[in-house]
Amino acid sequence: MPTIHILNGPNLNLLGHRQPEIYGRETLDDVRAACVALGATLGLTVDLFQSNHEGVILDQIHAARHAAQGIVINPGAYTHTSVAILDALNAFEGPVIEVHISNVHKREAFRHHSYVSLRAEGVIAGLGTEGYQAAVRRMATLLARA
Ligand code: CA2
Repeated sequence: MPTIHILNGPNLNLLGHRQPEIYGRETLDDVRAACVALGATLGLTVDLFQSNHEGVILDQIHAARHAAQGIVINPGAYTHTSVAILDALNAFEGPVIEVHISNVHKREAFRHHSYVSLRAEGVIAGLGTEGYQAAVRRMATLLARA
């Protein structure tokens, strides 16, 4: 079975515990359970990771080069700042889908630019945590084509 890694950046460990008006009430464990179950119906193995540290996220992207066929990534605030994450994703050969829980385009101007979008096959924003499941579905389509 193809494997996809869902990578999450800083502060996303707080999902479901703080600011539910922006990020909803589901926790990252809820997201993991929903995506693993959905992946099983689509013939995909799904692993989910989160780190508050840029270097650890770089290591997770490097590890995915040998362990995963696709990456779904919500880089959190690093979306808007990290050329290093873009560079690491450029060294990954499979499809990349960028997810944002909130509609970043409805928020502050500094959230409107994403370095990661230069690499992503698709970008999902504003669907809440359902966006992760939309990304898993799209990844199944992309990997079936590969
Ligand atoms: O909408 C998204 O998914 C973001 O990637 C979330 C980032 C933000 O910096 C991006 O501009 C958009 C922030 C993640 C913070 O996550 C929290 C979750 C719950 C409570 C507090 C923070």
